[in-house]
Amino acid sequence: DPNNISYYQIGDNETAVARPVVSDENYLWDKTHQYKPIDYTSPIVLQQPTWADPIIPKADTKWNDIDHDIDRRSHMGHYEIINGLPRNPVGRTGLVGRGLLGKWGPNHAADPIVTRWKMNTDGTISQDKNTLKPILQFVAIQRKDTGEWAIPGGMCDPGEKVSITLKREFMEEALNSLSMSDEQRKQFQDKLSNLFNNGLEIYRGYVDDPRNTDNAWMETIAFNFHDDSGLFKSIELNAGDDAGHVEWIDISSNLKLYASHRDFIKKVANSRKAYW
Ligand code: RP5
Ligand code: MG
Ligand code: MG
Repeated sequence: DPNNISYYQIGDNETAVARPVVSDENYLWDKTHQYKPIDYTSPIVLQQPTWADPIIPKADTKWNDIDHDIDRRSHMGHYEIINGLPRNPVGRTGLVGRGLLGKWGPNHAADPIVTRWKMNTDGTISQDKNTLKPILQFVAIQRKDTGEWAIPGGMCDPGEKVSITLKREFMEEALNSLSMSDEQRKQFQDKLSNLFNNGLEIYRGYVDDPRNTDNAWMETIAFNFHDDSGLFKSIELNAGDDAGHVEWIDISSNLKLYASHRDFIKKVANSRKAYW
């Protein structure tokens, strides 16, 4: 780029645009620097699938509130509406419009972090050689969209309780429940009920997601579900939906993960006093 601005790509292959990278000094809204964001909303979103808002928000949209079934509140507090559009509460992203996101304003997701201790063949817990701290593993998926490893999280359906989203997304992406019969799915739901009834909240707020724009952004609630009962000895992982692969991955500071997921995993390791 002649102006020495760096860009990175967002969007469907055919319509992808280059997003100008906003530097750390310039991303806050009150900084007065020349800002030329690119306007991009994916054609898929413009076709208005059921999960997407209208192209221009309705005048009676209940921002910062529950709007019919859609939760338009932000975990970050009150967000502003500028010229009829919500403004990203964290700062500039280089893009205006919705990009790949369906909702104007916050797009709510949930992230289930399922963990277990790594075991040695003799049945003891595996420890890091230097720190002697026990090693945690978590269920990670490889996302089909970016190829990055991630927590098997997903979007909350309108009106859906977060506890339901956490379990549903785990089952879809890490157990491929979408290809199960209703009866099989019910069996797995029952098998997982103890584990998913005992979660530890890890994070609630904005996610540094590559899809974020100045007018549409990801927020999540991440919960840790720790299996101390050997439940997964009889449950085989099987990738489904937007997950290409699924694996138990050792937790350590070497991890490179999608969006803010590394921060969430670090918090889990700290709260379980595990190796990081
Ligand atoms: C991330 O996007 C969230 O942390 C969550 O993991 C994910 C939800 O989006 P999809 O997986 O449905 O694309 O920001
Ligand atoms: Mg999903
Ligand atoms: Mg997902």
